[in-house]
Amino acid sequence: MNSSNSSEHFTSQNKIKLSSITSPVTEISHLSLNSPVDGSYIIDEFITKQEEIELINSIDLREWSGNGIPPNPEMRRRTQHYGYEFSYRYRKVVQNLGTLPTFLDFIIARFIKQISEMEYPNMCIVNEYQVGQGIMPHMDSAELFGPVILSLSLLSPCLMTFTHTQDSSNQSIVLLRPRSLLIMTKSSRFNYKHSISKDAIEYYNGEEIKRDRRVSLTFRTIVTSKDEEEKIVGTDCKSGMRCTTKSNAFHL
Ligand SMILES: O=C(O)CCC(=O)C(=O)O
Repeated sequence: MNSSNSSEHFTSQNKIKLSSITSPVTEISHLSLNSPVDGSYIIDEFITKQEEIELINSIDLREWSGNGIPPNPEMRRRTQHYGYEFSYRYRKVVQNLGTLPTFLDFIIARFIKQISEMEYPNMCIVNEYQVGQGIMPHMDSAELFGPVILSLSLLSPCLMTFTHTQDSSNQSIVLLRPRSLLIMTKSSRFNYKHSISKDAIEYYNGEEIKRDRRVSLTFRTIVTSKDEEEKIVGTDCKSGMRCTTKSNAFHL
């Protein structure tokens, strides 16, 4: 297993060109990187501490599902769904919820500014992890979601493990610090499962990573056919930056 780090530390000045991502998430590490996660990037301090506080305040004013509360009552981890509602039980998108809320606008504007070839995400799932909670190894459906998955970490750090779908011994560990943005595309998106353990304390290159409440915002773009669109899209929306359908969201 490899411990990777966010070596290509991108600052707000650099614009990331997704098509040119070939390097792994790497950094100064005393460990050699034999199985890098191609196609992934971490941007540390993607948002400021003040923005993090404001985001958490906005999120905590809204309703969570999970712990018996629909639409995913069976989940012990609490989630919020924007743009589209995702059913964890059926592993599919079940409902169009309309435009993304305005408190996410500045993040999406920053994606567009900093990442070229970036489609407007039309779905955001907020995950809350209390100490002792994690997420099982999974790959986001290639049929449902577009080629770029973005995950913004808030409040506390965690380690994310990437495990190759064809070779479970091929693993890489990535440190996700609060306020960092993880970009998964290409191989890291389609050839690896990603997971977060339930461990309250983990170690990363000798550094103790202590888990506390962590909230992540995962942005995706729904990809579906016209037929499927009709099944899940109840209402249409006006085009515009936060439009969740039509203009840039749906394509085969
Ligand atoms: O919490 C994260 O950073 C990842 C979330 C995730 O993998 C998911 O929602 O599918």
